Amino acid sequence: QHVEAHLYKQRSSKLVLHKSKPDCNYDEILKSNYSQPVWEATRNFSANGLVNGSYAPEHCNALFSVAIIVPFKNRHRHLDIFLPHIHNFLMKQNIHYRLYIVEQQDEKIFNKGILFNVGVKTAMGHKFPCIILHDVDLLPLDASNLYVCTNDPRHMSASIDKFRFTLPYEKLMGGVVALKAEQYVAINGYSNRFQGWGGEDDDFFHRLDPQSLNLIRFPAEMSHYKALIHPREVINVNRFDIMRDNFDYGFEMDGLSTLPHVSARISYHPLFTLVGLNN
Ligand code: NGS
Repeated sequence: QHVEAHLYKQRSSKLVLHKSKPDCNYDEILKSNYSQPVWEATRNFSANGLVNGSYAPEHCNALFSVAIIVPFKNRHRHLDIFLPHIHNFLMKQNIHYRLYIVEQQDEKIFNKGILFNVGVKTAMGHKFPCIILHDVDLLPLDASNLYVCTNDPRHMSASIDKFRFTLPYEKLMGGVVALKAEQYVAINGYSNRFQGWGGEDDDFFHRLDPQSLNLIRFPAEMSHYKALIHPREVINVNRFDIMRDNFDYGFEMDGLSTLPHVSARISYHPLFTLVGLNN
């Protein structure tokens, strides 16, 4: 399959390699046409092999190391469904991964960009070369949707049930995105200025072009997701102003490099590493 040519094979320098074991193989996963029902993950879930939300296959040496960053606030019912589903899904992919839940613990309006920036910084400290930015309300369905980076940034959640499995607009970059840690740094990460719903992902999309990065997607049959429903967040009425500002004044003015000081507390749980933000 042609998607193989796009894959960015890179392991973390922290991954322990076993000389007696072969490199993992990904052919079968990429060719699978299995779509995993959500109930199956919850029914068959076992946390064996997971430590602090981190996992690596036993029988082979993974060729990919991936940090999955999930921004979070007040969505505990979603987390209960997301955790068994995502681990059950990922443990079959022969990759080395670690799941980070980055929680906004204050009472202010949700600021996804700050949560992403803090999460990526934490994951880079753990030497992950590849980052997946992941909404907590999206569940991957296709076994072939390999959770790894490609050479170009990749929009992974291209075919969601709530949009009747079509892409609402070509520049949509919200939901689930994979990109190299170095690319995240090059585009200065996410804006810190968006609060509430809307626009922050579009601003993120606009950051690619000045760095000559193209967004790619895998075929729709590999990109199906189920969205969990929830009430809308507070809509950000300033979103178009912030987007225009950033576009006009440059993305170096607002992002990873200008992350406001936040106190981040790391704690460890079997199913995830928790980064708690409290200001
Ligand atoms: C656009 C928003 C994006 C959002 C997308 C899908 O209109 O932030 O809808 O939203 N852009 C602006 O508001 C400028 S969704 O239906 O998934 O909630 O991601």
